[in-house]
Amino acid sequence: METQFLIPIYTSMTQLLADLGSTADHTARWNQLSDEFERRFGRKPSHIVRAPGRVNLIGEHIDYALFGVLPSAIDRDILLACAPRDSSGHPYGAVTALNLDQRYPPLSFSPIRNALVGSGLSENEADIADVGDWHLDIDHKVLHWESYIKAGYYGVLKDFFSPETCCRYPVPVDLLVSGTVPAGSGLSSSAAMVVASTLGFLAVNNKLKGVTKRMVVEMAMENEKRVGVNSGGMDQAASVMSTPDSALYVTFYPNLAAYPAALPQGTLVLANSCVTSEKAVHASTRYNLRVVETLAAARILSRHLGIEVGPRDRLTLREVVGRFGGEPADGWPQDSAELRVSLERIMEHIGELRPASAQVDGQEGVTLETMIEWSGLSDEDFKDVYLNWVNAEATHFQLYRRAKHVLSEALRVLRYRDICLANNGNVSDAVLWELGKLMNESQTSCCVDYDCSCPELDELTQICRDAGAYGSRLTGAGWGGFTVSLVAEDKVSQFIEKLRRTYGPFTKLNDEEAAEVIFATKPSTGACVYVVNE
Ligand code: NG1
Repeated sequence: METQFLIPIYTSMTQLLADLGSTADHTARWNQLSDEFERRFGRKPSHIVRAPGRVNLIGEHIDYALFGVLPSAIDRDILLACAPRDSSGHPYGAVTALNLDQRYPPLSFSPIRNALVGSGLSENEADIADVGDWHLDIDHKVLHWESYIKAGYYGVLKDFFSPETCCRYPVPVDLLVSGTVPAGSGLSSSAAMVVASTLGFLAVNNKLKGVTKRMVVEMAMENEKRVGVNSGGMDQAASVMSTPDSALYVTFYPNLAAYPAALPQGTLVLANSCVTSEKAVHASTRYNLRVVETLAAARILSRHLGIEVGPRDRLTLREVVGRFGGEPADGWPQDSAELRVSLERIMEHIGELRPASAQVDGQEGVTLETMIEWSGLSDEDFKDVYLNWVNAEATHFQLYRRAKHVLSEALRVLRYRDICLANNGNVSDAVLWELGKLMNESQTSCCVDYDCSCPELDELTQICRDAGAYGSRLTGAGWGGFTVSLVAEDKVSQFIEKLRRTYGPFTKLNDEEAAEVIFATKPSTGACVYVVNE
């Protein structure tokens, strides 16, 4: 299983590029980054880290309910070149970070132990034997690229430079980043940046030995939560564990696990709705609210089904489905039908999450008071367990529609995966239409029940279908960003041309601009580290 493997560390660029299935573009970019690092910092980088973005084929907004998802890494990525700096005269762990993209300003910061914040002392001046946790100023309100670099760094400091570990002093670091994953658009530029940062700081501090893919995914998941979005683990898993030409079936319950499923011969074409998805800015009314709604739905459904849940437990929908179907503690075998059967059975009960008034006035949401009453918890317990740890606001909580999306999407993922596994990369047109149909159903469910689409995404996915895609859907959190379409290999150029002529925001773009917003992608391999030879 992918999780147990070590992070690939290359000492041969030829081998690395061969494993990337690389194009001339890749080679030029790696060389340019290394040369640019040398020009700016006066020495070669010691390491170059690669972390790819990802596309999610199907399984949207169900990773934080702990259901399996089917993403794959794409060939667009973050490259991070780094090297330790001579420590004399620099605070421990000081960072200078530059980005080749002028939109991202240079950064310079130093971590400090919490106990020293405001003391006027730097790490070098204090005895840090027992001064505890690290402090890095991460701004949650406005997300800069700085937030992601710091989030990755924080995890490395916490896990590898705590008073309990023998190592107390991180080295000062210079780093230079080059990214080709479009930002804020559902292709996980943020997770790629956090994974790259995590691996970069591990590499320069000589901490990569024995580090497994699982460890990096878990660190990156925790690190990304530090920037204020309570995300699931799909993006980090895809960025770290993907294998070429395959989708990655990632499951989170009872443990993180990942299994490649060969993709059919169709091509994935990504097209940007050109609506920026400000995930962190709207977290309290969108992403984080969905997390709360699905968790509250899980508790209320359990209560209705007679499943016991402790007052302080925050059970997910995946766990409810497991308990409902009598799942053993170590989980159902990955290839058994039990999860599907239990999902289908539980779907018959979700009507219980609808208020009686829905029959009369169509309002399917419930007020906070009703939600608390239905949960059977005291006001205080409910708020402690479901609201106080996360920033989420609503006048009506949409328990029924959210649960309906999550459970039906989990079933669609299982069907999609089974079709891929049954055909092992070679499929007929009929099978591609079947996969496309699941993608279209997923889009409808995201739009109608999860309210995470937007008019532009609805329009663009319809244009993609009309232009000949087997299926088309939003990918990532939604509310803007990219769509993914499954297209016959020999029809890709005519498909792209049609989109350029039909979708309003594309019609005035020149070729270079268009290539940034519509492109075919190949399922690529996960993150790796290159050790630069002197
Ligand atoms: P995007 O917005 O594409 O990064 C987010 C979450 C995922 C998942 C999807 C919805 C982060 C880092 N990622 O993806 O875990 O929940 O939304 O399926 O927030």
